[in-house]
Amino acid sequence: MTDTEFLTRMLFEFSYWHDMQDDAFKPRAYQLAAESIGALGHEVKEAWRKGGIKELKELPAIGQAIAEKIDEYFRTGRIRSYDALKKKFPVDIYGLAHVQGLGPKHIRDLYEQLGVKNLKDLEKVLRKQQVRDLPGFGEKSEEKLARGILLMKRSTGRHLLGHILPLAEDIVTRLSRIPGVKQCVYAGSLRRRQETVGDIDLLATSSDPERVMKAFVHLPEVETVHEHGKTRSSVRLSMGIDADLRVVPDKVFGATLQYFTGDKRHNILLRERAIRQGLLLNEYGLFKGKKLLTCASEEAIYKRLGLDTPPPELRVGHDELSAAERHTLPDLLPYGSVKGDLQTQTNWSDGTSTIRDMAVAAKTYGLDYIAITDHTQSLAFINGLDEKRVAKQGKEIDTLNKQRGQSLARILKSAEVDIKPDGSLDLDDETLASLDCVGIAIHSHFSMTEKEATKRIIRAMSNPHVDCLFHPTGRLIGKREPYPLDMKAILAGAKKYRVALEINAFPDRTDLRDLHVRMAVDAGVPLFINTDAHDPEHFTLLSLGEAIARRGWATKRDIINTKSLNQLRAWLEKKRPRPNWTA
Ligand code: DGT
Ligand code: CA
Ligand code: CA
Ligand code: ZN
Repeated sequence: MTDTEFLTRMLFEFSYWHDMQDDAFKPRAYQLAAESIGALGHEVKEAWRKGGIKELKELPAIGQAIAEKIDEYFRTGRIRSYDALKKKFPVDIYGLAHVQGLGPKHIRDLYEQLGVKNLKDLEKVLRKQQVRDLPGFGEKSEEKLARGILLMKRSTGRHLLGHILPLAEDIVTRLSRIPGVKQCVYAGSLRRRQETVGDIDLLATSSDPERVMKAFVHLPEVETVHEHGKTRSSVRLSMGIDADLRVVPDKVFGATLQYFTGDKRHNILLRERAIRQGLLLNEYGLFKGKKLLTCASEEAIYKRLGLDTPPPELRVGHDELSAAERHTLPDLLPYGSVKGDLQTQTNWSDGTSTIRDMAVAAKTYGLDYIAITDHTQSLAFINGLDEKRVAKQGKEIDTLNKQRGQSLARILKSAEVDIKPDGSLDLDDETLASLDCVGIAIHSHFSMTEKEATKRIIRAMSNPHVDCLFHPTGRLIGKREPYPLDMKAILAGAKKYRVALEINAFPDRTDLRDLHVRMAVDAGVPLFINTDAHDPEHFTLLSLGEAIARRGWATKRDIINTKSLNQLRAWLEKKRPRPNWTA
């Protein structure tokens, strides 16, 4: 177990433990902390090294008590209060919590009544049908738990947003066409545009629910039907992901959508707020006693609770509700705001297509400009460009731009310049100066220490020709860990040298991730949103990048390539002249 794994697990178990004790506040605090630590990874230890408890408390969602635990762990390798918890309650809370439908109190009761300590024990008592006799359980919950275990074992885990979103949109389109259907949408983590999703949560309203259900379980993608009900069904799709569909009466749609959009912690905070106002909030609406106050729209519900409506991307149960109360939610970047893609590859290196085809495709997708950023010579195996070929490519771009056709996006001369291990760049300064825009990225020697990696990147950013750091942390979700970086130092470097950081929209990269975007926005560091297109089809990915920006509270001002081509040029020329500009 890595430090990060241990700490996340520890915090998660404390969260459940406090929930078992009916503590109102601590469960959420510990859960947020667990998530924050999971996202920050090695940055946690780095913060601790720099300034112990004091620095730890600077991290998102880490307060005094939790900082003390983390400090103790890094100092001594253990946490006494956690050891005590494990002694008092020797249960694999974390493992059991992954069974759908098994909450903290259930875990407590199963241990206290039947001695269930782990998944194996749970399967045993389920087989012996001992669970149904416990207070608060029954035959139904026994079935549900058995199915939960089955699901968990069969599940292939989480899926990339970029892979599932098009499928979900397609299913929604098809279900919307069924006669009687009035509204049909996806909710859950998909609607919040979380980087990975567990399942597809669909909601619909219809005058003929049974017809929708029937169509749903017979979709060609359906592999197994878990449940086929009158208003609720659940299936497994051939892509290996589950989809649920609920049909609700038209008039409660808003309340149901709010509930199933989540996330869970956001909902809990909202419900607590309702309770403080003497109201009750559930998936059917907002009530005063038995009287329904409102349920028609999300906006009406939030408004009745004294709040602006947080866009789904912000609903994570952190500080979005306090901003909603103070009317200080950000004016989030609207989808479709990005006017040009500043990272695209062509068949000059590892892309599939010509410069011209990329420019045509970009125009069809509604973009005004693109930068051609083929790889450079260190990447010899994919024919990376040396200085000579960069010059040659520039001539071709000039010719294409002079055609001034309506069917081509304007083309900027650029490159994805490789950062060498010592932080120098693999094109000479004269060539860099000839480019309209310069992107840099790491492609090799990933196993550096945090100190080395940070130094390497800051040195590269300090080159006065550099405009943007591409895919800053180098992660590939599920394939490669991000390289360790001191993100605060990187942000300070970016600010000092006026280098933008990239939000890379490619589904397995999404790098920077949402948390880092928010750090960049807070620090006033400029951002690009790029697709990293290696094929004309990849331009469709831009909206995924916009989603990450939104989850990081970014506004249009924070994203440089929402500017018009002329404004972009002006922004670039504030740093240095662009003598070869023809776009
Ligand atoms: P996922 O599927 O793991 O990517 O994440 P979600 O957020 O889509 O979670 P899911 O599918 O389990 O549930 C969809 C939404 O339903 C969730 O975001 C909030 C709501 N929800 C589910 N269970 C609960 C609950 O126990 N309490 C509250 N307040 N809301 C819940
Ligand atoms: Ca879900
Ligand atoms: Ca679900
Ligand atoms: Zn490439």
